[in-house]
Amino acid sequence: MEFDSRIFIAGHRGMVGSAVGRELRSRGYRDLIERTSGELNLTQQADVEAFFQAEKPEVVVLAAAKVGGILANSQNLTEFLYQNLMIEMNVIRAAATHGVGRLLFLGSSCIYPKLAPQPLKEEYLLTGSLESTNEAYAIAKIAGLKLTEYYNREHGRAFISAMPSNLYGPGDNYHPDHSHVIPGLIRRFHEAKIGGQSEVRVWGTGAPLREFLHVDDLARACVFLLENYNQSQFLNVGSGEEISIKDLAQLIAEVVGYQGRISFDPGKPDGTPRKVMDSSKIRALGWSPKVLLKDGLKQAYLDFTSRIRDQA
Ligand code: GFB
Repeated sequence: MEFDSRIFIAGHRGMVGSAVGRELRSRGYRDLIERTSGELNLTQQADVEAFFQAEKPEVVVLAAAKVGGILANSQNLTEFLYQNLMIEMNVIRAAATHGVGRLLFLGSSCIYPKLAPQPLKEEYLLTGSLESTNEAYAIAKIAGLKLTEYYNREHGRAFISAMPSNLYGPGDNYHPDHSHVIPGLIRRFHEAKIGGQSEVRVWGTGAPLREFLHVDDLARACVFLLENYNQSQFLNVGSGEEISIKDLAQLIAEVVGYQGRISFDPGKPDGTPRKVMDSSKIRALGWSPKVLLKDGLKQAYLDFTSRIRDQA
């Protein structure tokens, strides 16, 4: 990858795509191609083909996806499967047929079986049943990583895939119901603090364990892999920092400055009981995360408050 390579970031307005764009620019890459979903609908094959024909990108970062937290995933199985599959199939195929030299596909740690041994190693893929709340999303992500792998195997491409753990950071979606746990709780604790509420209810039992990675650490991993990694084997990208939802809720309450009671709502799904990845392969290559969870949460809270100020 050269500093003047034409790099298409699919999904550049999302949390991941925008972080990858910041990282590429800060490292001196200067020819980034970006399209909003209004300008280019990635679910439409003819539009994607015409775009690749006209723009001739040399490198593609596939960060575009329909994403959401546990409720959004479990209540929209059709759209999570359909939209993600269409985006992946169209972009990866167009990249392969229009001579793209490097492609990075971004997956998710939910590709692993619900009850796989922990920490999750890359080789545990397809060894058991998936977690039902995000089965549709996981199937789409598995299809995407397999398509990149098959293009390498059958057509000699140098496409790569990375599987990040649960992400958070600037540019997150703070919707009260559709978001992931960190932005969802930042919003709820903030509103409870401002509104003087004495109690906040956290979804599920609080027992599930999750590994969180700051999106800037993921972006550094993406650029590192594009510059240094050439193998078909997808790689886990995690922080190794694991925390229960109960402890996470307490930490977020502290960061936000909410002093009321925290209770749990077991009527809402817990999802997979534990999801921590073994990221030793990417670490052995030389990448490591830099942002500690507490520092990242403080930064995320600032991001949230600046957005609500901008909307006011
Ligand atoms: O972040 P989250 O939706 O990701 O939920 P998943 C993580 C845990 O936090 C679950 C609990 O046990 C939730 O029940 N939780 C507590 C909350 N309060 C809240 C809240 O206000 N909002 C949310 N969202 N959760 C997603 C998948 O699963 O992870 C996607 O559905 C994707 O496919 C993503 O892979 C990374 O780890 O459960």
